[in-house]
Amino acid sequence: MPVTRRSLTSGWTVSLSSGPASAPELPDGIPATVPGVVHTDLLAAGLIPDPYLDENEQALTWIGHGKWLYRTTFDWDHDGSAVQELLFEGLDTVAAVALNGTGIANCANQHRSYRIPVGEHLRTGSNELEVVFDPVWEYAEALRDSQGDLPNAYPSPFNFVRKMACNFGWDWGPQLVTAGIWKPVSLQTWSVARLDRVRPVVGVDGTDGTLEILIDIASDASAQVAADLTVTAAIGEVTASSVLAAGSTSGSIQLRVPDVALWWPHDLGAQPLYDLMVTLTDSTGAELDFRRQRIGFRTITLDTSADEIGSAFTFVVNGEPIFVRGANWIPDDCFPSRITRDRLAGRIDQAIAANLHLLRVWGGGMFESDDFYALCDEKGVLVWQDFLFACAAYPEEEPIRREVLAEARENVARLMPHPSLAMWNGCNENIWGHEDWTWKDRSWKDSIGDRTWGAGYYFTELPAIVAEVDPGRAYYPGSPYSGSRGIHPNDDHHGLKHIWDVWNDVDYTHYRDYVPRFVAEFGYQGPPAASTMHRSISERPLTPTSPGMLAHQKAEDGNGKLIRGAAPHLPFPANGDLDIDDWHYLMQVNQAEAIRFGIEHFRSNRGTCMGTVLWQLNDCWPVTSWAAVDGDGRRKLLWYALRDSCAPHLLTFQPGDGSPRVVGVNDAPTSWHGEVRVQRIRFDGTVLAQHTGRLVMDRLSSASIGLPADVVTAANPAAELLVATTESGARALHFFVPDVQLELDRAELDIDVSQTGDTVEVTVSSPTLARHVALFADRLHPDGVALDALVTILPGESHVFELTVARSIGVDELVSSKALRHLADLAGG
Ligand code: BMA
Repeated sequence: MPVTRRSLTSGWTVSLSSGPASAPELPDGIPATVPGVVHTDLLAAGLIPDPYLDENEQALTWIGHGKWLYRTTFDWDHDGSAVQELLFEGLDTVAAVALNGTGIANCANQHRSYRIPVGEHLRTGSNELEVVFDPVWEYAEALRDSQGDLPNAYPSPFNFVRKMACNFGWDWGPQLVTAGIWKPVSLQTWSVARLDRVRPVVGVDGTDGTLEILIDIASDASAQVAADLTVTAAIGEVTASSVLAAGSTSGSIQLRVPDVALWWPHDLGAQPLYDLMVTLTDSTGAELDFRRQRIGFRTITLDTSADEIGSAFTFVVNGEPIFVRGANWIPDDCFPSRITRDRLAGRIDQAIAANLHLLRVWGGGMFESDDFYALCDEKGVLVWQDFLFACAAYPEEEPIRREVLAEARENVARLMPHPSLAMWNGCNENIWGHEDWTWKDRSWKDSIGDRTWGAGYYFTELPAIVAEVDPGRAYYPGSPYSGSRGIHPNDDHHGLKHIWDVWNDVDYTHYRDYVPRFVAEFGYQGPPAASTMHRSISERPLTPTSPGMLAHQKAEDGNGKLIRGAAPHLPFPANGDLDIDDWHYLMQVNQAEAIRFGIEHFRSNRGTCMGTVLWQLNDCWPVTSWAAVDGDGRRKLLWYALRDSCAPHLLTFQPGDGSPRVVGVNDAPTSWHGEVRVQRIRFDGTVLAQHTGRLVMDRLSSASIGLPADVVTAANPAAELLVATTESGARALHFFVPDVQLELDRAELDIDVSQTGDTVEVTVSSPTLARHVALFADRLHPDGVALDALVTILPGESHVFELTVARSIGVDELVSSKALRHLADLAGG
């Protein structure tokens, strides 16, 4: 009989069995949602305040120190099946499972599933299922104390337990240590055999797609499976079978699909997906199990070969070396069950609309849901998946070791069918940490000394698991890493680079000190959208240093770095009084401009540098952070700068030998050529000098032109700029001095509003240069969205901002609400 899968996600309750002294009195049997965690259950029952608001986070730490009991009952009747199993797809984290009072499993790994045979414990009629979660803090601390501490960028013991690291707090995330049945649970019954792993190894041979489908089955150990079983694989009309001889549990099937359409990232082609159907049948031909996977035909390799510079890091898709424009992805919510498919789709669409085509699933988070990877397949977004290690030394001793290996094997098999999956990466910053942080300093009490720190995982075990379970997929030991243990892991000339001195220590113009081969992390902070900020922090009047604001700023000296980073670029009010609105505008503008500056520099070095992956696309709660999209899903000004600087056709001014050149970058699959007009103009519009050149770029290439001295030499650097424009409408601006020194005219903007229903057009014109004109649609309505939000308007020009706002808007309100503003509002005042 075929496998039956019965969901057991209903009827659950949760109770606090024991907790720290700070825990409040709670009723027993609080209704629990599965999948879910304690926090969301307590919130739904009205027993705790929203942890994302104000300083509530600090008042809720007791939850992570509690022992929690989940319980449900279900009816069961024997259906004649030979095998009955409970499948927990995910338990967070230190869990003891009991069925009808008998302990059936002890678990301590959030990142894997647990399949538990339960035949002997099931009863006809009512059954009681219990899961007790021990406090994960205490579990990890006990292991840390018995094995000895290891270096960790954070004080929490996340490196001693297999649980999402950022759940213990990060420099953008709250410390909300969860517990619960965070993924579905089901009762599965079957006889004879079922499909276990189905792993399609995809290739392209000429115009044919090739598939080797590796199949593992689980068979009923108690029964003698005397007869042969058959597995059949089909894609459309193309089908093949393999007979598994009695007793055998694995086999493979080859398929060759003629004239396949290739899968591409969204900006380079289409995303054709093929349904692969795999059926397991018994010797009579009766179906035992069935699996459908959506696959895509493409090749993705990583070119890390040595060259005259050092060693490359280039993704090659269907034979085409590409410049990657991507962003780092963190868990979109501290409580993963709230991350619905729709929410993921919206977030991935925001990445696509920002002209990104790669997401790096960062190692301090989680292996994302099946929906995440399926959406990336459908929408044409490459996925770089980290194994789950970040910013710490990890023990390679038991019990962590077996958990690491089990979770890696399981998740590699789960994710490998996805065409979007481009590479596996061993860890985040741990190889760098070992080299450059204090780990090797024996004078330090927690130095690693002779102990293990994770190298065995990154250099030996994980690559072996990828080679065996997902043959053919690229593996790299870490980010950053240089490709060789003899070379500094964050070397500019080799492999991957993280740039963090910009933001932490030096001005953003120092991005130009680096021409790395591939920038896997670089980022700059800014506050969330104003409506997100005011929704989540209730103090009034709010100031940049209100206690609530500081509770929603987790970076070390974050606010100090924001001010010090902006001061060389942007004007602060002369009286020094930076109110929350001015601060918000300036910090969002500076974040946007810092990243625009960095990306334009990296892209203009196309060829040497072959990728930028911004830190970070998203947030998990409302917070001041490096994200382009805030914790409520609202786009910050950075998002717009990201979209513009990642456009397939980029025009930018970059320093040449002493004077600016115009660089064109063509990341589109067709050639781009045409005239470029470059003018030096005064802020009142007077054209002072002019030059016309020609840019000729093949597909996926870049080119530059030099400029005559009279064009690039300003008479008054504070009141002139260079403007380059192509026939196709691409434009670049160059200022001779930082914005703070510009002699901006404080003349008011000329604003006109026309509205049809929710669609508003705001036409802004200015007789003189209007710098950093920002339109914050959420200040008009929390759901307001603007198509453009950050532009510089040239003298005599106008810009039409299109927005969607669900109420009628007047010109005065645009200004009084601070929804529309520009730099001269602050300059010199
Ligand atoms: C890198 C990341 C994260 C961190 C970010 C900002 O180290 O890997 O750990 O959030 O920098 O500091």
